Amino acid sequence: MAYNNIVIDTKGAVGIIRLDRPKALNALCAELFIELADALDKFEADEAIGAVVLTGSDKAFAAGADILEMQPKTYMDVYKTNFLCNESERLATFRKPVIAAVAGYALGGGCEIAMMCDFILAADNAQFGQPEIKLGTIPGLGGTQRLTRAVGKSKAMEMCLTGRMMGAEEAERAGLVSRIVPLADLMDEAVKVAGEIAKLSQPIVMMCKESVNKAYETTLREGIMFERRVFHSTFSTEDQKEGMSAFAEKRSPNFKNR
Ligand code: CO8
Repeated sequence: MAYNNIVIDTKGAVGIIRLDRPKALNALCAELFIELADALDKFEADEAIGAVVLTGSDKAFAAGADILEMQPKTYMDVYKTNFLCNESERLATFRKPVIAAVAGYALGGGCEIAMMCDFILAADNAQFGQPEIKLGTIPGLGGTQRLTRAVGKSKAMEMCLTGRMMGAEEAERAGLVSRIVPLADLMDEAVKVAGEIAKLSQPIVMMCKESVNKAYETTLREGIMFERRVFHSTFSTEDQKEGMSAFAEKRSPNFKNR
């Protein structure tokens, strides 16, 4: 598929997806979501890719869903087509790790797709927000749910009800982002972290991601049981044998993704 709204690249075992609609601050149109899903399919199928970085430009990760595309739509248009839902869900179901490298605006759907990633590295100029309320609508790609789980009810409620933006420092304090990086270093740092993850055992990394994600979906008791079963199952893999042998033998592990 030829892409009009994203650019993909690889650096070693890291897949990079750059949102690229500069004239609209990377507003997320339906075509962009189709392309994003296609790129994710490719990276998921590619055994040589161990982790993905999703990014935008220095000015905007993404300033939300495309308001001009949504503006003429009726309820029946969006309901019957499940507007933007199927393709955008692809990011949430992607099995390899995805790091959001966010600079500039991550608003509305932009904030929501950043939160679908496994963690967010923020440039010092990053701005997060759910401004849909100012457009007479509400977040529709998980913002009211994921933001509330990430930063707690009070801050999420304030942001969703007022549409105010949160800067990088506040986002880090609130637990929305894992770390802040100077803007000039953002991509190098994101690719470096993704590269470190990509050196590990891919199946074990996927199991670890599944297990952390389980914490969002279930009770503590069930989550702990899930983790325990997955922990035990890692002992059936060659990579667990290799990882522990390498430690005992004081050498670097050579994971085979088995
Ligand atoms: N959609 C379409 N175009 C946009 C968007 C957008 N979300 N954001 C910016 N643009 C366009 C502008 O129209 C402008 O185009 P043009 O040059 O042709 O006039 C260009 O990008 C540059 O924007 P500005 O001139 O406004 O740039 P500023 O630096 O002055 O302002 C802002 C930057 C503050 C980010 C401003 O552009 C803004 O407020 N944008 C809209 C932010 C917003 O409201 N986002 C939420 C959108 S709704 C949403 O995301 C819902 C997601 C859920 C979908 C659920 C489906 C199931």
